[in-house]
Amino acid sequence: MSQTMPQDKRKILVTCALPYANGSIHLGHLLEHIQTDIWVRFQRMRGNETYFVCADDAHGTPIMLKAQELGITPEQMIDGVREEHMSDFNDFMISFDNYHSTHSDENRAFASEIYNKLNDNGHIKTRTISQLYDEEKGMFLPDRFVKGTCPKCKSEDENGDSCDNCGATYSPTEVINPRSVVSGSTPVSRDSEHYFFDLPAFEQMLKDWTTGGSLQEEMANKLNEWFESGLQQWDISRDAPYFGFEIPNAPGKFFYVWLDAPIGYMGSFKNLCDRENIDFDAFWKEDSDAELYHFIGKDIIYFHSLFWPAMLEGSGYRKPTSVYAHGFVTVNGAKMSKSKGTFIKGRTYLDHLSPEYLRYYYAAKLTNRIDDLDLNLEDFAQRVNSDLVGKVVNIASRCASFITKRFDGMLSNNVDDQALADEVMAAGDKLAELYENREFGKAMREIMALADKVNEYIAVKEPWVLVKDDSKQKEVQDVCSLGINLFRILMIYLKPVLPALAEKTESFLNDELVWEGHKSLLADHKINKFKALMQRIEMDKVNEMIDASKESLAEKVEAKPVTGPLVDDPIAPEIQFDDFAKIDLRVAKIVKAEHVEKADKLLRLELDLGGETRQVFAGIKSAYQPEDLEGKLTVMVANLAPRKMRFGMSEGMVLAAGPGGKDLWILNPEEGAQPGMRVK
Ligand code: NOT
Ligand code: ZN
Repeated sequence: MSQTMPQDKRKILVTCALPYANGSIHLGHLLEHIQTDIWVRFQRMRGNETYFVCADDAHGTPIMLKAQELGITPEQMIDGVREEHMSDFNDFMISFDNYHSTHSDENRAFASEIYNKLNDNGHIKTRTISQLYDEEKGMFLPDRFVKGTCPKCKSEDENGDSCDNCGATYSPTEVINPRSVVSGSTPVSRDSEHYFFDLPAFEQMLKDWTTGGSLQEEMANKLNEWFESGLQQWDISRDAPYFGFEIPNAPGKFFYVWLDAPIGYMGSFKNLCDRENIDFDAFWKEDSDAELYHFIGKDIIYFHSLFWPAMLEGSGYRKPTSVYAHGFVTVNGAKMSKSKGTFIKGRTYLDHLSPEYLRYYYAAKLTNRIDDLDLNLEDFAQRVNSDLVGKVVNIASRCASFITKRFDGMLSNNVDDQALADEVMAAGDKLAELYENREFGKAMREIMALADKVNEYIAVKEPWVLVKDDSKQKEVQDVCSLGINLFRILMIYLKPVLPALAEKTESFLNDELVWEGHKSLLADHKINKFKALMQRIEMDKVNEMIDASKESLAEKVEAKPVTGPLVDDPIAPEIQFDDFAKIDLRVAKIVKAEHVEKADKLLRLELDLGGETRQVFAGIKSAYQPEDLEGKLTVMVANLAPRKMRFGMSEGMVLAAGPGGKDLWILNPEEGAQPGMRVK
C-alpha cells in the first residue's frame, strides 16, 4: 500500500530544548522528548516534510567548572556526554534527524552573524555593572556560585540570588558574608563592561506575536504578566574565563550560554541541511512558509517567547510558529528525589524496563496544557498492563492462532461486522486532530475505547466455541479476521507512540502500517505466525529500578559485574563515563629504571612527562631488566594521587598487560608519540 500524500504537504521543523552537557538524561527530560517524538512521528506518518533536531547545550560556567573538577577539557567532557545523551535518546526511540552540539562551527557562525546584525541594527547596548569576583579563582561568579547570609531574614548559607528560608530575591552583592562556592574565598565586588540586548525595543512586535500566534493560553497569560511588569534589557555577555564563543570585536567577552543556546536550533538544523541537501533558508528566512515549533519545559518560557523571537526579528529571521510548553514530571506525587530513588535516569529505567511502557504512559497522561504530570509507578504498571497487554495486544493473541492453524494464515475477504469496522476506521480523522493538537491522553482514551469494543465483539462471538462446530468454520475465520484487521488499525493509530510494537506488528501482519491504511481492511491477505508482542510490567522490576536510583545505593547497584568471556579474570564492575573521564592517561618516557633494594616485584622508574619528572614504583620486575626499559615510551595514569610506599612516594601508575610473571608487557606507544601527550 502506498502512502497517499495530502495535497497540502506541510514543511515542519521541530525542536526539543537542548539538554545541558554536564548531566545525565532523566525521566523529566524524557517527558519532553517523548512528547515531541510522538508529534513528529505523527507528522511524518501524515506525509508532512518534518525535521526534528536537537543538540547538547554545551556552554557556560557550570560546564567549565565541572570539566575542571574532572581534570579534563570542556571539549572532552561535552563530547563524552553527548555520546551518552545520544545513546539514551536512541534507546527511547527518539527519532531525531540530527543531534548536534552548541559548541559547533555552525553555531559559532550563526551566533556571530545574529549578534552582528543586532548590533548593526542598534539593538546592542553596553554598560558597566558590578558583580562579585572570586580573586582566588580569577573569575566573576554567577549568582548560583555565591552563598551567604540572607540580607532580609539573616538565614545563613542561602543562595546568592534568593533565600530558601524567607523566599526573598536579591542581588548577590547584597548577600551578607558572601562566599564563593568555587573556592570558598570571600568574593569582592568588581566592575566590568557588559553587553545588553535591547529587549524593550521589541515590545510591540512581541505583543502582536503573542496575540496573533497559536500560543497556549497559559503561555499568553504569562507573557501578559511580563509585559505588565515591563521588559528589561538582557545581559548577554560574560567575562573570561568562560566556556563559550567570544563576542566579535570584544576580546575577553563571551556570549552568555542562553544567547547561543536557541541559536543552537539553527546550528543543528544547518548541520543536517548540509549533510542531506535540505534548503535551510526555506525554513528560516523571514517570509518562510515552513512551520517552526519549539517544545520546551515551563521553566524556560521567558527565553523562548521573549528573547528568542526578538533576536530572530532583530536579525532578519522568521519567528517560531509556536512554542509549546509542558509541565514537570513528579513521581508518586512528589518532586523527583534522589534519596527516595525517584530521580530516575533514563539509563537506569532502560536497565529494568522497556522504553515503550514509558512512552505509552506519558502519552496516556499528556494534554496540550502546561500542567505537571505525575508518574505514579503503581498506576504506570497497571495502566500499561491493562491497556496495551490486556486490551490491544490481547485482540491479536486471541485471534491469531485460529487463522494460522486453521486457515493457513489467510484472512477472509468477508467483513463480519461492517458497523464495527466502520467505527474503528472512521476514528482516524478525530485521532489525527487530537494528535495534531497534542491531546495525546484523549487520543489514547479513544483508542482504548475502540479496543474495548473489539474485545467485546470477540467475547460475544466466542470463536473458541465456534471452532468446535464444523459447520461454523467460515464464521471463525471471519470473526478472527475482523479482530486482526481492527488490531491492525489500532496499531496504525498507536504507531507514533509505540514504534517498536508497530514494527513487530508489521512483520506479523506482512503489512506496513501507514496512516492512510486506517481506511481499509486487509482481505485475502496472508499473515505470519503470531509471536508474543509485549510482556506485562512486573512490579518487581519497577522496585528494582527505584532501588537502583537511590543515591546511597547507587554505587552498589552500578557495581554489578560486566559479564563477558573473561571467566578467570572477570571484567571489573561497570563505571560511568564520568569515572573514566577522570583518568588522565599520558605518554611518558622512561628516563631511568632501577632495582629497588629488598623489593622482589618492584622497579623504580623515573618518567619524563614532557617537562615534569615523576617517580613511579611499578611491579614489573619479573618481566623486565631495568636497562631494557630506559629510553622507552609507555603510558601512565598521570593524575593518580601520590601514594607513599615502603620505598618512597609513587607518583602515578604505568600501564602494563598480561597475566603476570614473565608475561607482562608495559604499554608501548607507537613512534611519533611524545612525552606528555594525552592518550585518548
Ligand atoms: N539547556 C537548557 C535547559 O534548561 C535549555 C536550552 C534550550 C535551548 O536545560 N534554548 N533556548 N532558548
Ligand atoms: Zn531570607
